Amino acid sequence: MPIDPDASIEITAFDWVPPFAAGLVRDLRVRWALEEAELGYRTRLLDARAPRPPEYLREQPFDQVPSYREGALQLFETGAIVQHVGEKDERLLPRDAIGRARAIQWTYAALNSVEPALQSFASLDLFFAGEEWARLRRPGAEELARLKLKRLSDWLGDREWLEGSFTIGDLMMVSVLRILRDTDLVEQHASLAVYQAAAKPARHFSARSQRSWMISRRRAEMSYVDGFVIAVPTANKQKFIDHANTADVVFKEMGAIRIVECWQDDVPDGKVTDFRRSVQAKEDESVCFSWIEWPDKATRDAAFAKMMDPNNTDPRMDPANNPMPFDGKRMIFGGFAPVVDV
Ligand SMILES: N[C@@H](CCC(=O)N[C@@H](CS)C(=O)NCC(=O)O)C(=O)O
Repeated sequence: MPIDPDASIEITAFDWVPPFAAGLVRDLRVRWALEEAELGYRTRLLDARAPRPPEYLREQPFDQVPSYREGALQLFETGAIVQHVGEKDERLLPRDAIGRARAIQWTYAALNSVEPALQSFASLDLFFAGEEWARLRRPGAEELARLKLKRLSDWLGDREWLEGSFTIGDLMMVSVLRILRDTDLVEQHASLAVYQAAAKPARHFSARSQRSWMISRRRAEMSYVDGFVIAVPTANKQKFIDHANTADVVFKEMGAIRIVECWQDDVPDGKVTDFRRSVQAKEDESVCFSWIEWPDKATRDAAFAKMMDPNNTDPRMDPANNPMPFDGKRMIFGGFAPVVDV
């Protein structure tokens, strides 16, 4: 289920996270639940490196992601959000009273009994590596993490899932186990390794949707890139920046993850081909090299279809309102599927 910019469900996420956090940001849990329930959603991406707007505290009192919006309903806390999504699909949250209560219980267990121990341990290496106090704390933190894993492994035994079938409890527990992905502690328990692996096919993981996943090792499998080379009159540099600042917001709203517009700096003439020739750049023009990164091709195709829609009256994309400060006929562009992403 690709991100749908018109979906009624909206979640917040970060537009970028450092590699160590990629694949661990908590909006992933919500995306996974939405994917399982086959519900479309749109994302509102926040800048992780800048303070959130003060009004964000009214939707997420702790200034974190994700938050969830659906009509008049505003939710925060992944446990509450995932449970809410579960209510919409009995494949995630059984309808019978006992099954339902047990699934909810496991969601709490993941967040309350397991996650704090795993997070405390993982944080030592992620955030405080090299600090003396962290070195001293590490053995105790590891012991507690190992104990939690053992208890969980003992419960699972030969079971496929925590209860009879996959539920929000498993979804949350597997998400929490991922916190230890840079260690082999989980894999040391055969039952946990099997459990984690079994959740993979079930997850239909918002593989095509989350920025943090894209930054992760799975990134090359799922993202999609549009590349552009443009000849811009050198005198129009500021106009080009202003135009891009207006238009690129629209791409972001339609699901683009990253848009980079680059002005020529070291662009040599080639013997056979070069950037300037590719767009027939004139003496008084500079070459710009830009790309848009999408979570997947479907999101990109949907965005382009919307852009081309004659009924789309967005003034930011209207040439009369926001004229292109370059000759669009000489621009070259194309869509590319990543094959390597290191
Ligand atoms: N208990 C919250 C935790 C949310 C949380 O820790 N979010 C992190 C990203 S994984 C965050 O926004 N960190 C940025 C910050 O705290 O400033 C939940 O489960 O929703």
